[in-house]
Amino acid sequence: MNRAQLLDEAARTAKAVPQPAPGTGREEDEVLAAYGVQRELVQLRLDRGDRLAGVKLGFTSEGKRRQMGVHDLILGQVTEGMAVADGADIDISGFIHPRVEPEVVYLLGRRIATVADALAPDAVVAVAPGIEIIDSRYENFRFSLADVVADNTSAAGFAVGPWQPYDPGAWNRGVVFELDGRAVHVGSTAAILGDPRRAVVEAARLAAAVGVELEPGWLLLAGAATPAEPLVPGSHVRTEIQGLGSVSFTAR
Ligand code: OOG
Repeated sequence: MNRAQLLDEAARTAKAVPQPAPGTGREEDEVLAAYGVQRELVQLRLDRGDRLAGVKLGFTSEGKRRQMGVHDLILGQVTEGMAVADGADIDISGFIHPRVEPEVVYLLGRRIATVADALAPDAVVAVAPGIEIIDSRYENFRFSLADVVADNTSAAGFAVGPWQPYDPGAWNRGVVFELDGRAVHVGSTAAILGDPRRAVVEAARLAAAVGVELEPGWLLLAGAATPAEPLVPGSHVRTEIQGLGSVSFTAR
């Protein structure tokens, strides 16, 4: 089995694989090769009938970079099969060691291939509060930057709340992340790359590495504004973003 097949099997059987031995090349080269693995890995899902729903950025906030010991932004791909309905009860037995984190989700209004496209007024047309489920396919959630890129940036699930019109001026909104009705993290959307609008530019840049152009109607999960928390059966998870409303689900 190649690396993509190994990671795909780990996700399908909910059994973690050991972190690969460190590569010997330059980190940039390893990461670029890892985007090739990610492309193959996602293609295996698409071959089973899943469809791309958009992309996600990882490590856009200092809190997340510190939590995971990495130093650069990464891009992953999300599929329709990963979607969790707002308010749903979800079975988490198919995950390995899932974690949850609050997200800002953008709805893209145009095809975005270049930085100029990313800055166009209709690049983002709506915004919503979100929750991402991440589930590293590596043992103990331990990985290098290249490892996590190959593993589609731990992408495993996502929930999106009600859409609101996008207001580029409102980039500093409070984020409250709750578990079982208790606020476990509070943050600001401004923690995401300083200004979350930069997320669109970064996503367009990194998407080239997996050979995709961002499509109108796709989601962009802009990255967690706070560290992630373990998701266990019985957890009720909720993200509220000031002025945007909330999204939640319960794990079984
Ligand atoms: C990688 C995914 C990180 C984020 O928002 O920073 C991520 C991981 O921590 O396993 O999605």
